[in-house]
Amino acid sequence: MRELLITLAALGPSQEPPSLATGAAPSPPPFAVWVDQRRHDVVLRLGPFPLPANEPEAGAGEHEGHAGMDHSHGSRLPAYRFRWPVAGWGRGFRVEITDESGQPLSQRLLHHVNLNHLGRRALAFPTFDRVMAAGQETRGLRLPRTVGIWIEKGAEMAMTSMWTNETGKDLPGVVMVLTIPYLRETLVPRPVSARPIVLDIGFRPGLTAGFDLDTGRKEFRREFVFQVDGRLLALGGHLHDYGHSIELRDGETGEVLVALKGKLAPDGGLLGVTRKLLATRGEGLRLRAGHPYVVVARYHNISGRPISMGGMAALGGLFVPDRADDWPPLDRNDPVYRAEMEGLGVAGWVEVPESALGSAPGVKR
Ligand SMILES: [Cu+2]
Repeated sequence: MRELLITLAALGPSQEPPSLATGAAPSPPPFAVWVDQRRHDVVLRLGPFPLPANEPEAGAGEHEGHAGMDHSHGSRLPAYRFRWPVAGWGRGFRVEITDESGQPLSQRLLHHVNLNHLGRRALAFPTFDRVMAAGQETRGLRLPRTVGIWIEKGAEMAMTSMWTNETGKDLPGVVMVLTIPYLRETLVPRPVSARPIVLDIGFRPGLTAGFDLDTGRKEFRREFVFQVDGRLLALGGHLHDYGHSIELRDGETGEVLVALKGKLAPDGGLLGVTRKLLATRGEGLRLRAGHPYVVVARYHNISGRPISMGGMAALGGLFVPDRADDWPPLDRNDPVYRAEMEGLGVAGWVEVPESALGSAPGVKR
């Protein structure tokens, strides 16, 4: 069956117009959204766009990895705002990065891509809901068929991405295809409706969540109190180079509830972070509303020099509230939400217009 390019509802006139960067800026890379109705996939396609090689940093060593890169050193693409094309439960994602002819390129070009639901609230902070985040260490994720993240048709979504080219040569045309398989609205029995939660130690509204890494061993922590009872089904972590571990602890007893490890190369470079499935047996890990929980991350910077904004530490998980109605409502006037929206749009906004029906440009499957 042919892929169907979904007509995207144009956003109402009450939204602010796209504020693309300064006059001489090139037009933003093309972006398309469609539904593959045979496979039950929502497909987002970004590009092609040129990605010049990173400029060598003054005074930087030859082997400059992710940790040497403050989150502002990558090239940030604009935020694409679009309407979600189909109702269903998202059940994971996969990211493919290719050149214009479909040849695979390094996954490391993509520093991160985030998909946000702007119309509902995150649990830990009064900001929008980050539905999906992929980075250099996360190529994809697939949930079991019994669990999904609900996204309604027409949901106001924003996709942001940041890129970094350490290959030493300019790339003329980079394409990212982000595929989100979904479970149909009519599926019986219904999957368990989970919500993503992000517990970010460095969270600052509208700013990078990075923090400075001094030399040697350092511990970072942040306390979280939730407003909803529920259970955690799975937990993953995000760290940077030299990040050894990230844990969720009970804030009262100090008990370690979940411990994830950074997989590090001998030079301290981050290869990945372990994940934990908590609900393979039983109902998962219970979290109680009003109870303190603490996220603790340990770094050991062996580079011999402090690294400005070199650290990051966040847990990302799937959470099932006992009562969905208890979820804190979104307040678009909350200063945190407003700052976060400003942060999303630092490289400008692209309002994805109503698209013509047809097959996606240049995509063959
Ligand atoms: Cu990071």
